[in-house]
Amino acid sequence: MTYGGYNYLDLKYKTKETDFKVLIYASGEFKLEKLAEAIASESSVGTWTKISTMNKKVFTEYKARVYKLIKVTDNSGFIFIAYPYEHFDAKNILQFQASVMGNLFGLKELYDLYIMDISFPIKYQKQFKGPKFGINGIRKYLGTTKSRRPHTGTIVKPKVGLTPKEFANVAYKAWSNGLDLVKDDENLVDQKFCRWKDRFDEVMKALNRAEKITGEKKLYATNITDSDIDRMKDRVDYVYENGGKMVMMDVYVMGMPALCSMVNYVHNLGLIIHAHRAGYSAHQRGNFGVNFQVYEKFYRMIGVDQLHIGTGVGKMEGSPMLIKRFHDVAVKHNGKEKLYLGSLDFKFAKHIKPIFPVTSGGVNPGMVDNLVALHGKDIIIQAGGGVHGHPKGTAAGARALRYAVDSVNKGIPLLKAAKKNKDLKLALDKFGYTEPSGIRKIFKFEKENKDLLNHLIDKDGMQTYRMITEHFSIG
Ligand code: CAP
Ligand code: MG
Repeated sequence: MTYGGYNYLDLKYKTKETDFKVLIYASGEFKLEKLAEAIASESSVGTWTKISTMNKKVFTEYKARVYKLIKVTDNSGFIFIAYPYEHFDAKNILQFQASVMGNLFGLKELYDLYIMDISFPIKYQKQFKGPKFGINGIRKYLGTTKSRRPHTGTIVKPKVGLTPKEFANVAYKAWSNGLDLVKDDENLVDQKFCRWKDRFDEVMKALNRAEKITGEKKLYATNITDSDIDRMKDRVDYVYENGGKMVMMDVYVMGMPALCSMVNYVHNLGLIIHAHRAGYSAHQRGNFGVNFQVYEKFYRMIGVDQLHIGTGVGKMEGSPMLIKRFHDVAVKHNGKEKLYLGSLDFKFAKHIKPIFPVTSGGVNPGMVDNLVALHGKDIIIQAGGGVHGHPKGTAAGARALRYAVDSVNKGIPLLKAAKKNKDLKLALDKFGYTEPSGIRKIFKFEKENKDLLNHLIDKDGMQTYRMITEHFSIG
């Protein structure tokens, strides 16, 4: 079978260490082999017809090769494609995206095209620096290297609308009552009612006061996201010159070029980067898309220090199994993980540190032992509504969240802890409590049934994959 007159199927091909590997689920009008040929062709050297300008060198050295197919039906299945190292620019993620995440989405014979995972060769990763701080750097700054407790944070709510003074007042209550991190929301930057600089100044005063009364270091993630890079740089300079330690960026909507240049700029000044992923789900959900783990790999290579990865139990999409995988991509990947559920064999280069993952979105203190069961302790537990929606307000909400984290960190179950703490009890009364045993059951099930789950996904395709990654739960 050929596409555009050339053959890209090479099922005997043994991938090389320097190859880029891509795992795609596709379905469409033609047989899977032909769909795979079309995808490989369009994303590498081919076009719809034979061309007089093609030569042997181009075809053998730069084309993509389909090296494995798992058929679900005649017209659908999983496609494994290898791209030669030479196909891609150095230091240019956009050229990679335009090839592998580009035209193929528009091919009209496709009904589904979902990029499940991409494996980047170590040689390619060497051009990136990775996180400057990551988990250990941030722990060192906040003084949690010994306790290894989860960090706590809040997003000031309402998302937008408060004045700088009102905003700083909320921030002060959160910090002085135990939280480590206060952040702007993804859609708050420099609106008229809350100018960025005025807010930053007010919040830094609150931060300094809170550090003094608690004796703890505190972090403020100020949202500098802007379509004008110079404006972002001006903000970073201001943060640096005025005692800030962290900036936040909406990494998905700002795009790769802005992100790459800002990461360098921010890290050169010794500041930490908090990455919000607003918008990623437009890609992650649906028939034509890219799984977030692909972006996560980019973000870890480029070097953000903290990154939102979802909760598995809160208001945002993603089953515990999927979120656990995102956690692994943020903190692990030394090549020893057991592969399953649409992931490829992959290793991070040694110099690329782990990202400190953030669990956020519908979180409240009643979920803390669940979240620790899912993520372990290397996690930033962040709650907006779950802090400011406490029946006694932000201060009590902050105390409840911090008490919950400290208790779970010491191995005290939440329900027991709540007997000794009024704030936590009130939070549980309002938000409820979900036992961590559900999460533990899921992971036990997953561990014992990985081969079966893989088999079911290979057999049924996207439907089962979606069920497991979006809706999986056990009684
Ligand atoms: C959470 C949040 C975060 C989401 C983003 C919000 O607020 O501030 O932006 O967590 O999702 O605007 O929804 P609440 P994710 O705590 O009040 O829900 O972390 O999945 O990227
Ligand atoms: Mg938000």
